[in-house]
Amino acid sequence: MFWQKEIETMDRKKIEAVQLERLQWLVKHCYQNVRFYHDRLDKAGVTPERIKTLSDIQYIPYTTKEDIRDHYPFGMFAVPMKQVIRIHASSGTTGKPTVVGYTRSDMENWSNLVARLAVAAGASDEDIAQISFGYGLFTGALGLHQGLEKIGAAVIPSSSGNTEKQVMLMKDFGTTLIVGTPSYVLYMSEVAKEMGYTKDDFKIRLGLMGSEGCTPEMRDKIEEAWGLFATDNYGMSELIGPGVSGECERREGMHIAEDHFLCEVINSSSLEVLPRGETGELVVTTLTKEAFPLLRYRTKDITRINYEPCACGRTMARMDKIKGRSDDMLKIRGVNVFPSQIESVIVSSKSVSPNYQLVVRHEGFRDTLEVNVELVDGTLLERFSELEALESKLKAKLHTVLGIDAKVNLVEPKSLERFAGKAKRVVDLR
Ligand code: DLL
Repeated sequence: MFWQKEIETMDRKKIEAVQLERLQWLVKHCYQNVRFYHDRLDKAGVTPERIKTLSDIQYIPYTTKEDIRDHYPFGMFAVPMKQVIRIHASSGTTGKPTVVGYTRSDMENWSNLVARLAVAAGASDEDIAQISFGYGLFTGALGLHQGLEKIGAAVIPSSSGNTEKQVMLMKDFGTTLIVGTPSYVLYMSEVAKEMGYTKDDFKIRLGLMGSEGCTPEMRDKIEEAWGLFATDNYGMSELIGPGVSGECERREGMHIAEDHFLCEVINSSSLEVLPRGETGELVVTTLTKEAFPLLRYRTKDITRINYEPCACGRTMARMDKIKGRSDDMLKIRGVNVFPSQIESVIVSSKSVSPNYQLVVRHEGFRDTLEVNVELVDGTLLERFSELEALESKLKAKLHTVLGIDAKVNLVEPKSLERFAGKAKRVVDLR
């Protein structure tokens, strides 16, 4: 099913024509209305007239999160506040948040983009949709809320936290569609089980996951626990929020809304644009954003773009699942380690739960990686030889995948912290 079929199935030539026309508008919009871009473009010798083809984007300098922070709060807005009807901000872990704004037209585009990914996943006006993302400045909850309302689903703004109540609502309201971070949706299934329910007590059939990574192994666990079908959806507050890309029912990559976002993949060190099909840092230009436009924004997210048409009929290119963030990537004894690689190993073992924590230390001139994982069966802690055998098995698997040794600590069931939003898996003590 499609939400905007004509757009979602445009041929490549048409997509590129739309992108060029919008890019030309955008560069002019930024140049004329944002002091920061005006000065940056002048310095780089780029005037809006210089953009004649899509590849002329290469002359435009990259924009970074620091640039946005330097212009806190509204210095990069391109319209007068009178035209702004919504403000969100990203959950910055340190310092000031990055603030973003939307005009009425931005809001309309945003709901349509979220509607696209919801319908692509199989959602419809028959669904009762429970939003278990935290409401507030975060774009996830209101973004999905508006998109699902747009398609006519019955939206329950339950927000995150108070998990027992969430489970009760899910059961009593006959929720059919759940929205949340993979780690939280999985945690909700644990709580449902503790409350004495089985998956047959619920009508849940669809899960729109996003805002953090979800390996296929983790997705299998969530699907098994709830008996649902889940899709992965990518977005970022600076770019719009959710709605940048999302999986269709085939789940062979997340379709990028290319009519609104022009994506490039670069090498994070040399900053060179990589040839199509290579993996690197995603750089995005927001082609239609009025209030908070971004030119060549460095997302720090690592992925690959596939331009092959999809069997679902959509022609929009597909992004691979996010491999990690270039700033989340752990350099351990000179080796690049992505937490998602460790997650795949842990989640595919039946004896441990999908909750884990990575602790990195620097001890005696050496980096060490410790992986804390919960056992499914706590009594194993008293059966040393079995415990040791499981530890060695996990260690060996991790070594094969990462190429370095990790210490594995098997801990009691439910002893690691749970998260209602994005899970924090890494503790770097170096
Ligand atoms: O997380 C927007 C969003 C909300 C997307 C709901 C999907 C669903 P931020 O809080 O600004 O925005 O966080 C953006 O989260 O740069 C990625 O590192 C990470 N991220 C988002 N979606 C995914 C995903 C929202 N599907 C940052 N897989 C991004 C992996 C994701 N990482």
